[in-house]
Amino acid sequence: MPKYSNPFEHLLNPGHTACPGCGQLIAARHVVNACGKNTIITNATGCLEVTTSKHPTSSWKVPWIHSLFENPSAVASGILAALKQKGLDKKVKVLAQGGDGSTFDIGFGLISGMWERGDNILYVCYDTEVYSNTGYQASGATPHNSFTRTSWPGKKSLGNNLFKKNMLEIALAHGLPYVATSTSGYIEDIKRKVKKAWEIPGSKFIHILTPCVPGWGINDDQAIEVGKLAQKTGFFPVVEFINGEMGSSMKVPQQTPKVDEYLKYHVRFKHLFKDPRGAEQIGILQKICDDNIKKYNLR
Ligand SMILES: Cc1ncc(C[n+]2csc(CCOP(=O)(O)OP(=O)(O)O)c2C)c(N)n1
Repeated sequence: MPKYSNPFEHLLNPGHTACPGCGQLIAARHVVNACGKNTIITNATGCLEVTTSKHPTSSWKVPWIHSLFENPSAVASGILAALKQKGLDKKVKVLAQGGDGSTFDIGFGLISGMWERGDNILYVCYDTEVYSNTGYQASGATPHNSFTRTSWPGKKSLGNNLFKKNMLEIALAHGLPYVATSTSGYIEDIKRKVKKAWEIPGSKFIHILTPCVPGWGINDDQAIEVGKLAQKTGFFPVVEFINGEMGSSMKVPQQTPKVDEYLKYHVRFKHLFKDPRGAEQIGILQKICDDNIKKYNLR
């Protein structure tokens, strides 16, 4: 008989309304578990918020607050200030979290302020590379050439004609003592990084690539596999920086899969294999992978 753990032992319970196989919910459950019971969460508006807090229920077994799309970082700073006043800031952790739309775009000003102040808060971005909750519009995290509802392939472009912002480098430029990336494909890596982050005082940032089943057009049993392939191709580097120095990096396999092996999983990149201009564009995406492998020494 296989052994099953009790799903209600987690700090993010089942019964939420996320899509089956959602990469974001898989990651979020392990993030909060790794933080532990003495955690207060502030959550941006987005799929993670909407699906876990349908009134009058909540899937969270820790104190959890949603205020606005743009302000989980500012609310977290306020909570930390209150904990300090009460002498509880060494006992209670403050976790702020949001999707890529909130993190890369709409909430970024307030995140930058929190990082500038160095508040002892862990900020986690669950990156679905689109505004999932409102129907897959492009965000600053959307990859080049991806179809989204605001970047349809057509005569002038093959999907998003902009490039994904490098949030890892932006966080590092703020001088954060702990910055790391991971994907839903690597649960143990996520847990280790969350625990590591809490060993280090100051502002910490973990950026997790979390496949979105309907937004990416993948099957509902593929979030883990696709999360792994994003790393293995070099498309999404999985690395860790401690005090600005590289702490660890997940190497790509010796026989590194080409980017098209990754792209073929997604309906959002399907047009690249049909359009005669696609091969050249796939070449641009391959170069992004190759540059990542070189830059972060992933071989
Ligand atoms: C200031 C503001 N702008 C826009 C919205 C509408 N809105 C709600 S959820 C959402 C998408 C969230 O996208 P993201 O942050 O990437 O999280 P995801 O749903 O992908 O997890 C948007 C645009 C809002 N609630 N507030």
